[in-house]
Amino acid sequence: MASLQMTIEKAVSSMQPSPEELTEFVSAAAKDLGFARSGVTGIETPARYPRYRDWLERGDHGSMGYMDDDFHKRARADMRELLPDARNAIVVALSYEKQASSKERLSQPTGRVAQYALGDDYHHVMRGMLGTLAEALSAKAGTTFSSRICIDSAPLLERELAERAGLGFVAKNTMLISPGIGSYTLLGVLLTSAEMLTTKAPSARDCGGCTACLEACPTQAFRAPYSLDAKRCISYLTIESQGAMPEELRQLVGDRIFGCDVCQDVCPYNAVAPDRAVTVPELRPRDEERARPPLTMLAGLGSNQRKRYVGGTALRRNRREQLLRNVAVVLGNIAPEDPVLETLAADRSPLVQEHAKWAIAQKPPTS
Ligand code: B12
Ligand code: SF4
Ligand code: SF4
Repeated sequence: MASLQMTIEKAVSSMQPSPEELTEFVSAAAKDLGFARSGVTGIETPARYPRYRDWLERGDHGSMGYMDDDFHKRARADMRELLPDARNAIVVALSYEKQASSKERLSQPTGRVAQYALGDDYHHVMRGMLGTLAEALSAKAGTTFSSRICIDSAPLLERELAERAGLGFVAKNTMLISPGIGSYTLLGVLLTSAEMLTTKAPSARDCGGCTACLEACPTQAFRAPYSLDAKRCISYLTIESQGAMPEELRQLVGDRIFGCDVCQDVCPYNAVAPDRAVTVPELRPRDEERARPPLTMLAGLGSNQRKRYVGGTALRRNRREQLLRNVAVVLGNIAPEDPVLETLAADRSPLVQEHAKWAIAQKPPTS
């Protein structure tokens, strides 16, 4: 009997795919689902973890206090804090289109929205795709692996894991660049208890002597290559920060009301990116106006209209007063005479009032 049992177990286990087969399967399944790149890495502590601790020490995370809490610090060092029986991290990159910004003069003042935020919210889109990938992996192996989907808000050093899994390299602007695609990608991780093979980097590329992004940053937010003071980054100022924008940075924000793409726009790896065509339709801009929304339209949205406008997109991360704060700053920079600023200066939010008054004060003195 015992030997029959052993024979059955052997037969079953011989039918189970090997770690190598599972790795190949995941790579093919990720591609079929629409991911532009994928790879597998182990759960060892990221080698540059100390750089993240230095970043916190310097206070470069600003008001993103969650980045500094004990759980975040532990989990970025040990992924088993997120999934106790994690063995591997499957890292994926979703590519999105980057359109050249229009140079035509528009008849009304418009703001600029970062490209990643023009379509459906990528957190939502990617969660569905990674859920399907997790199910397919378990089905392939004929067993249920434990897994955890981590996108953005989970405490992982996603870009370093992506580099380790062979998706590309961490560049001087701190972005993960995948040669052939560039950096207009969004990253996600599927932690899994499955035994797999780790994938190797396709090529050891880097920035070489280029420093274009460091020089082009409107707010000079880079302390040095690979080191960003988030407090100066327009993405932080317009999306993450809930409070007042430091006055000395307001003019530098220009016409950006949500996020910033400058340090990517100038990157030569984004100029030649033949594989960027691999995108999913959900990430395409919802409508033509999304990248350059009229500021008076944004300022005039009622509560339900605003919910409808931002609903299902990354823009919903902005609360009402953050969005109006950003609209006021941009109007101060490009159209300080716009009458809608008077309405914003009487808004119920003191934050909006203060920024609108600052914006009105940007009018050149009449001679
Ligand atoms: C907090 C955060 C921000 C902050 C801080 C950004 C930052 N650079 O730290 C703010 C709000 C400013 C921000 C802005 C943006 N973000 Co953001 N953000 C995050 C988040 C949640 C955590 C990043 C983090 O841990 N920062 C801490 C620092 C220390 O980590 P790091 O930047 O990865 O640093 C590493 C390198 O600097 C490297 N390093 C240090 N020294 C050296 C030296 C050498 C030689 C080398 C090679 C490397 C190296 O080691 C560090 C540790 O691994 C991640 C999601 C995640 N969970 O990872 C998204 C994420 C990084 N953001 C993303 C995006 C898209 C953006 C924006 C482009 C959005 C926009 N258009 O406005 C901008 C880009 C700004 C920029 N140049 O980084 C994507 C990036 C995708 C990609 N291809 O890289 C991510 C991965 C979200 C996602 N799921 O896709 N973001
Ligand atoms: S996103 Fe914009 S503000 Fe932030 S580092 Fe890049 S260029 Fe500078
Ligand atoms: S612009 Fe130059 S320095 Fe900056 S990320 Fe691209 S290649 Fe690297």
